[in-house]
Amino acid sequence: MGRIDHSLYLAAVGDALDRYVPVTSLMQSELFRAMRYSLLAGGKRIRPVLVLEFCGLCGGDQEAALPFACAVEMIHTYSLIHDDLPCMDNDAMRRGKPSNHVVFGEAQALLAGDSLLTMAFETMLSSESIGGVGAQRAAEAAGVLAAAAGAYGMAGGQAIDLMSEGKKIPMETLQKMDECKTGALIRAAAKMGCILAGAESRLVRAADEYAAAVGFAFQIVDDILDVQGDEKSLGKPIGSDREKDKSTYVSLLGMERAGNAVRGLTDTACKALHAFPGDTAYLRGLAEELAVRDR
Ligand code: GRG
Repeated sequence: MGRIDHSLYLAAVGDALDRYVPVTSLMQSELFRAMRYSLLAGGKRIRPVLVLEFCGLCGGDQEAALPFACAVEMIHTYSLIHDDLPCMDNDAMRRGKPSNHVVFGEAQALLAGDSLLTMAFETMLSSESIGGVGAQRAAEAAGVLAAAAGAYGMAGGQAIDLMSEGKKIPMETLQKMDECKTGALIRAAAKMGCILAGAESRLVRAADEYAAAVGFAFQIVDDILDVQGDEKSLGKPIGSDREKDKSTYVSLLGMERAGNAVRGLTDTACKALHAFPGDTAYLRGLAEELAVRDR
């Protein structure tokens, strides 16, 4: 795989996920159906694309990085399935379709999330995946992803979110929550791409800086879209933050300052890319597109 454009990235990731979680005639075929339902429901694939692009930018083998890119998307999808459950956010729509538990029931949705989380590690640590990048890089990338998904990262962020429900929280708490809940996985994806390519630590740090800024902007845009987004493009109802009385960047900063923060963070992200000697136009474009996204 040479460095490729966005639609080819989407196709490569979609095809690989389709292979990793196949239609099956096994007795637990319903579980596979539930996993595929959310995994192949047309997410933006930002995280796997970051793995592949940073890997390519650092001169790595993108084909060999593909299982690791898919693993990040599996973990992201698991988090969305669990986040929608009645015991969490209780959301009935996701990616333009009824949420996983609405279609398959709570117990199956719980298992689909669990299985995607586990399959991420199974996928990264198969002998084929390890053979593609080498044991040291595979282990390092899997470790980065594990740390980002767990109690210090995404799951921890979700715990802060639950703790904050129905309360007015200060900016500091909101930022910490989002750094964990949303930022950690996005940062892990960018770093994994560099690690899989064997990049020097200076470049891993630059990728991390880019992703931290993009991740922060991403969350602010998420809050903006919950106020003024289009339900059809978003694939879910808007206004849920207000309904749940959640503190958001919009409620704490106001719409104008929230918009300015997104632009500032996008600039910061683009500046971090100066560390890379290669062509960073794609990653600059991605940061800029995410700042004005409508879904
Ligand atoms: C349940 C352990 C556990 C974690 C859930 C990430 C998360 C924690 C919940 C997601 C809730 C949410 C809507 C967060 C806001 C930012 C975010 C992660 C949005 C969804 O990501 P996108 O926009 O989704 O990349 P697509 O569907 O495009 O993949």
